[in-house]
Amino acid sequence: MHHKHRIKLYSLFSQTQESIIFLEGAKIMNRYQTDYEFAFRQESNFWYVSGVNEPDCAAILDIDSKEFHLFVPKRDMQYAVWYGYVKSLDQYRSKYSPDHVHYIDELQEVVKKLNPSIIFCLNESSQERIHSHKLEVTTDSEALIEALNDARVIKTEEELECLRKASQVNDEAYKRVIESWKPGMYEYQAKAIFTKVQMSNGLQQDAYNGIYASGPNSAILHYVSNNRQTQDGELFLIDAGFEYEGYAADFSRTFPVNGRFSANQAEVYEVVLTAQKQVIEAIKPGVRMEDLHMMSASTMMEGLLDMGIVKGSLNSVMKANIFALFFPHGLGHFLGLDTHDVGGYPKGVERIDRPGIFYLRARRELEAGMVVTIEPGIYFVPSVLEPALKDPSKQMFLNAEKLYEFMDFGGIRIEDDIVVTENGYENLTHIVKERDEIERLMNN
Ligand SMILES: [Mn+2]
Repeated sequence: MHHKHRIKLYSLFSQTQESIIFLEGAKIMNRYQTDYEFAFRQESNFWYVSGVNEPDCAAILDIDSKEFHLFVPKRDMQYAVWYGYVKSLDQYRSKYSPDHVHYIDELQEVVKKLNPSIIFCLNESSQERIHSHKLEVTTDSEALIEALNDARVIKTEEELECLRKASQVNDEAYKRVIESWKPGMYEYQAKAIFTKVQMSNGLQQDAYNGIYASGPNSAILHYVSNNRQTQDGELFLIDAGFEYEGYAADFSRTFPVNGRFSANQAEVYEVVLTAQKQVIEAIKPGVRMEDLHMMSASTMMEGLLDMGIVKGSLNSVMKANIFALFFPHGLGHFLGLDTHDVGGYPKGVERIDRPGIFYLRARRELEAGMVVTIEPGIYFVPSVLEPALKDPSKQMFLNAEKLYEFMDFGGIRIEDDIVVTENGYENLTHIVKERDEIERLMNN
């Protein structure tokens, strides 16, 4: 898989000049000045091209000869005592099949021999590291970032297989949390159940800091305290996922703590679900993410108009950006080795300067092989809605009396992971999302 990625990356560079790519892998990180080590997670670009899941390595990819030079740290006996045995160069060679293996202290020498005229690096520290031997070369980080993004944004079948595996385990984790939920349980218990399923299936790395948010917390987009006791009658929003071979799952589900949606909860839930399903149905090559965002915003405003929370004509409500009060984040983002994966904004494309859609993380035409999340949501955030009720440009679109009924409602988000295919899409997320399915899961 990683060999294929290198070939793909080479193809994105002109072959006419003597040029090499230099990439550094991740290092072990500690908590401030202590011995506590954070779990090692390889840097995504380095992992993408090398498949090497160890700290302190580096790679040179020779664009002309297409040779892969792997640089590994020289470990001493002391390292073996603390971290296990020390690999020989031959062991690195047979494990990762690079064309050449070197100790990292030979970096300068190897570069001198390759004698490139251009070195592509990702950042200044890499530039300094490889430049310190004073070769007369040009470095170019922008071109490398662009090429890596272009390569990574379209997934190969092997990458899709990794994403499917991450999703399968995520489905199971969601199922176990939802079916075991009872009022009085704490948010962190959801994290415990969720994490147990992931770990039991060998997925040890969370893809992002999971959100386990009940009641009013469900309207906090990046809520991570996860320490509240869930109450009968509230909603519970979970947005979490783990990685398989570095590839992330990122779902969200919202369900009633007591296993039955109240009338108000059911109404808002249907509005979000209708928008989510409508957008997913529309996915195919050529469709633009920003159009899908506006489609979901409009559908959700229609729903809130029907409920009597919002008033006016749909057209005037949309024009006044009322959707941004209830749906303040983007519809979705690319998904891959990173949860918010690369490629969302191709070179030259800017964010849209309009409330709500400004935070959209991907703005481009979809192509087969791209993977996106589709995650519309409706939130009742008092610190957003109360000022809006006093704002002369917004108050006439809001039914204050009805809105106050929902001030402590929290929020609803429903998120699936979607592969764009030649003819449409493949949904990687299979955990139930229809109201009756959720209630059945919680009450059997
Ligand atoms: Mn997401």
